[in-house]
Amino acid sequence: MNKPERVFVAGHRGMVGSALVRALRTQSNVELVLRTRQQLDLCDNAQVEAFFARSQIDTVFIAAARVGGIYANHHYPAEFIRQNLQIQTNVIHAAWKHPVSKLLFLGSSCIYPRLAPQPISEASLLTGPLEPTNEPYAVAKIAGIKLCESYNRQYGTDFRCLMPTNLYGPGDNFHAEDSHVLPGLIRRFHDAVLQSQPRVVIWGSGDPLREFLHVDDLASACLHLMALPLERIKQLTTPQCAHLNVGSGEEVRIGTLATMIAEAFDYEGHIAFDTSQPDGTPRKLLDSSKMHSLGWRPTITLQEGIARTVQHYLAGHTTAAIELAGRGFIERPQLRL
Ligand code: GFB
Repeated sequence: MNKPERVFVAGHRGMVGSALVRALRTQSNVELVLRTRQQLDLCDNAQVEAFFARSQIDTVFIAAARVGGIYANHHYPAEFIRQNLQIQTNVIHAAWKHPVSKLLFLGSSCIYPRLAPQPISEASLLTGPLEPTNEPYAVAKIAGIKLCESYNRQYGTDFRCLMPTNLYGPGDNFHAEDSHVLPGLIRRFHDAVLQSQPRVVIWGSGDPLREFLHVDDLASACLHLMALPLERIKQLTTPQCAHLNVGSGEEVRIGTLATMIAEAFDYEGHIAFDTSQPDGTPRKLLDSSKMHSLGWRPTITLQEGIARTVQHYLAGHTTAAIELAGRGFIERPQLRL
């Protein structure tokens, strides 16, 4: 048997990193190299450098990032730009210095201009002003792409870049304020059911459109892209536009998403909209045709993905789950979606 491929998943305890680990564990001849934040602080250049110097890594997935929803981006802009710049700069540079064969950098659909033509093609990058609610985070992610492109051009590295649309799934952050909309609303409707609240408040107008991709579909896209020969990817990219989009193609109004989640919890109260809260960008649907032409397709519909994520959330809330089971809620084979 060949020597196993030593794969470092940076950020393996996060939603994306843990999905990657699940997917990589199904592959043969892969040796996972995982470090917690306590073992390896990716913001610390010296620690990252020493780790790569002694670890003989073959492949890197950068799933580590400071992330959050519209509220967190607004309240912690300094951390969002600084920590993301640090993590990606330290890891990308060390991966070049202690040569790895391949690296995958993950960005975000917020790298594109706020009013980019839809669906958004990769070529829209840097063609207009960014959405102000997440500009510092977006600038860091754009810098990450440009770091990869620059090392590829100057040093001939094989650093690949994938830009996912809004992600969700098991391992997400369900914080009441800092989370993204989908986990945030799961928590809010769950709390409303438990506390018999007559109404649930949704931030903004409910009109923005978002495309959601289940994190297990993202993990399959990452592995698919990394398994392809570089020459195949180069047929679809250029040295100055090396990133590829990945989305589900399934777009939904935030108001409709709220209704879907309310139905998943059998919540029959009123859904109200707090228009004093920001909407963020009106629409961001990615053009994922390049990933499709490389042979990747998503498999998890939004309905199915919400049901799975709700189950995951309830599994982490045993008391609440027992209470809902008492009402016949979680014994059903599938949630009503
Ligand atoms: O998921 P979200 O925070 O991220 O918000 P973005 C999406 C939409 O849902 C916005 C609305 O229009 C929010 O106003 N919304 C309604 C809520 N209720 C809630 C709620 O309870 N929580 C949250 N979070 N939103 C993010 C960026 O933008 O997109 C990140 O901030 C990242 O940096 C991510 O790029 C992909 O889609 O607006």
